Amino acid sequence: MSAKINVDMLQRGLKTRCLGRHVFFSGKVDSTNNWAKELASFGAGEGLVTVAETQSAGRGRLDREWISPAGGLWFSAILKPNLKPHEAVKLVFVAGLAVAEVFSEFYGLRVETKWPNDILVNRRKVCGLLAEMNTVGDTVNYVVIGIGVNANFDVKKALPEELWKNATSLQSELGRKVQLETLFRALLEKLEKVYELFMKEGFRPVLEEWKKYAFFLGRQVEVTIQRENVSGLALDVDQNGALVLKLENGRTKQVFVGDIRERTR
Ligand code: BT5
Repeated sequence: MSAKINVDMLQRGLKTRCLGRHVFFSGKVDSTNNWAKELASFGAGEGLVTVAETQSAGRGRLDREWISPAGGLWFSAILKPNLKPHEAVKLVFVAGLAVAEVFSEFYGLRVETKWPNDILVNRRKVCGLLAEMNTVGDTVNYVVIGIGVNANFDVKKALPEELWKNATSLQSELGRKVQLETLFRALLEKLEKVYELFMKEGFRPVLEEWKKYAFFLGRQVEVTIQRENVSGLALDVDQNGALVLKLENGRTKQVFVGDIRERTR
C-alpha cells in the first residue's frame, strides 16, 4: 500500500451531500485548520475540506503542537451551521462520535472517547480534534473542524519519545496499514450523518452515543484547568458539553475547558 495519498481517490465514490464535495490537497501545509480558515474567510462554502500529507505547524488546543508526520491523515472541514456559538462548541462531540464509530465499525477497534476532544485505543491517543469558530457577535460565520489521525506510521519511529506513552496509531494497533483515501471518505460520510442528526435533533442523541465510548465516566480523574489541578469523580458530560465533576468536598463542578487524566492512586 502506497504511503502517499492518491488525490484522485479521495473523492472517488464519496457518498456525501455536502462534505468533501470540494477538496484542497497539499503535500505540506502549516496547518489544514489554518488553510481552511483562510479559505472560509475568503468565502469558501460549507463542506470544503483541506487535506495535507504532512503539517509543519499542526496545532492542538491552546496552540499546543500537533506532530503530523507522513502516513497520518490530517484534514479540516468547513461547517456553517445556523447555530449560536454556545451550541456550535458541541460540534467537537459530533466529530468525536463520527471518528469513534468509523474506527470501531471499520477496524473493529475498541475505541474510547476522552473529554473533550480525544479518541483513544488502549488508553492511547490515536486521533485528536480541533474545532475553531469564527463569530461576529452572537452569529457563527463558520466552524473549522480539524481531524488528525495517526494512521500509517509506527509511533516509535514517527513521533518524539515524550509522546510514546500516550500516543498510538492505527498501524500500531492493527499491525497493518490502512487505506487513507477510504478512511477519509468514511470519516466524511459519517461526519455528515452525525452533523445532520445534530442539526435536526439537537445535542442529546449525539451526546448519548458519544458517552457510550467515554471510558472516564464514573472514574476518579484529575483535571488540569488553566494550570491548576482538580481531582474528583467524573460524573457526567452535560448538555452544555461540560464535564461534571464530583469534588472531594462533595460539591459538583462544571468544567468547560481542561485536560483530564485517570487517577491511578
Ligand atoms: C488535539 O489537541 O488533540 C487536537 C489535534 C488536532 C490535529 C488536527 S490535524 C488536522 C488539523 N490541523 C491542525 O493544525 N490541527 C488539526 P490537544 O488536546 O491540545 O492535544 C495536543 C497534545 O497532544 C500535544 O500537546 C501533545 O502532547 C500531544 N500530541 C501531539 N501530537 C500528537 C500525535 N500525533 N499523536 C498523539 N498525541 C500528540
